Amino acid sequence: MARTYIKDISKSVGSEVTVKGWIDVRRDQGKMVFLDLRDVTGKVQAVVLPNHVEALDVAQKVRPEWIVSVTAQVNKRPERNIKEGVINGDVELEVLTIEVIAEAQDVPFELGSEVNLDTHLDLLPYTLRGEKYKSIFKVQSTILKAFREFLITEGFTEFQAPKLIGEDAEGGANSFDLEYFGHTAHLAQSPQFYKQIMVGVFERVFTTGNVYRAEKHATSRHLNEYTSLDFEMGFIKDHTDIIEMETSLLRYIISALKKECTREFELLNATFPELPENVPVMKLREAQQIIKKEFGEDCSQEPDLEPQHERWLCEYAKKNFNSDFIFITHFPISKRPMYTYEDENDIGYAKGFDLLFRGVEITTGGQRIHNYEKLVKSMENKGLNSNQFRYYLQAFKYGMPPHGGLGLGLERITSKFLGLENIKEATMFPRDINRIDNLLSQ
Ligand code: AMO
Repeated sequence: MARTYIKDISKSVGSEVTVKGWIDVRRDQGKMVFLDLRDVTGKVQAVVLPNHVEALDVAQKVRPEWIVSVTAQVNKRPERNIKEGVINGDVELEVLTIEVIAEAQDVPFELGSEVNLDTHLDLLPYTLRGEKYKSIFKVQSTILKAFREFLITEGFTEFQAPKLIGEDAEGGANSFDLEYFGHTAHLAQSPQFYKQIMVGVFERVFTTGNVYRAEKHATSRHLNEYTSLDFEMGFIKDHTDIIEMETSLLRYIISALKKECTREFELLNATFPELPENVPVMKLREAQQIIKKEFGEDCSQEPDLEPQHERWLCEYAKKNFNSDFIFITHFPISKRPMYTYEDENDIGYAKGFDLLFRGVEITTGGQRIHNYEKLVKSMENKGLNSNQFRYYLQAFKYGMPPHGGLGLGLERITSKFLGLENIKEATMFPRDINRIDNLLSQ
């Protein structure tokens, strides 16, 4: 008999179905056995009655995570046993036969048990199966899908950026270096150079993929490998075009989540964010004045925002603009990468921005230098040898329009959408200073 997915069985009340999946829980009650069966679409309770002797014999052997194929009669539950608001809460399977497809060893604890983060990470191939993590990664996959859909509709072309590179766009001490046939290569910290080069080909491009940061600190917002969602677009007036595009993109993502992930948000106790018509946008210097006035700390001499400042600014945006998002623009050029475009009307400051969401920076973006000579100069001003970047520089040598774009951290945005405490909960296989799957010290 063809397989029926668990979400569809209520359509078959009164007839027989074959369900394939995992044993979630087994409960023995007198001569009967109750099995909670799970497949990708949901769960259902199945009962094995004493008159089905062969099935009962198998049912008494199965354990959590064994994989079975069950043929069963779909019955409506008696009125008093109906579980309101639960998928399949009004139906039950009366098992006719059970075939064991694969056995499993004893599980360390019941799936979905509350365990600490390290235990969860140690046992990821098992714990990821629980409803909480399945919901988190369903939401993440919907964010990614919506990112793609929106940008394709806006005329962007997707491309794959290399991860092995010669010179790193973001520079600094955060690059992982590796031996490459007698030379030193790096793991990409971002697809920055390649997305800019591709503007010369397709005008509007996007790419999603893993990037690598050799950050030594262990925080609740940093990973050593994360998924960067990047886009880059040509013929812009300035960084405000990028801010507008991101705002529309976020609106699209939120509406996709409302359409496709309401159940997951409910299960995770998460609330959809507020993205008002006019998301607040302010220069770093204005933001620092607000921090001083509203929160009493003078950080006006700092070139960047500390995590506490980001939290305060989000609190301010929520209170005054009913927005969970706030754009901060015009960071000092001296603290931004060499490709950053300086504002002609505000010398020393960048036509770029960070987007803060629920207390954390989720995006950096802005306009880039598109003039070859200016870019070479900017590299020299930063003490870089432009000859090392000659490959990338060809894009500018041979003509580039004014352009800009952004990078958005998928795990950060997922964890903030869902109110998760640690970014690692929103990362399927997190790499940190202590762990690549297994703890490095073991
Ligand atoms: P930036 O380095 O600010 O900018 O990174 C962009 C976004 O990536 C996420 N992010 C991280 N997420 C998890 N762990 C980390 N260690 C980590 N580091 C960064 C954040 C951040 O806002 N090339 C530029 C982007 C651009 O201008 O287009 C860049 O990479 O969400």
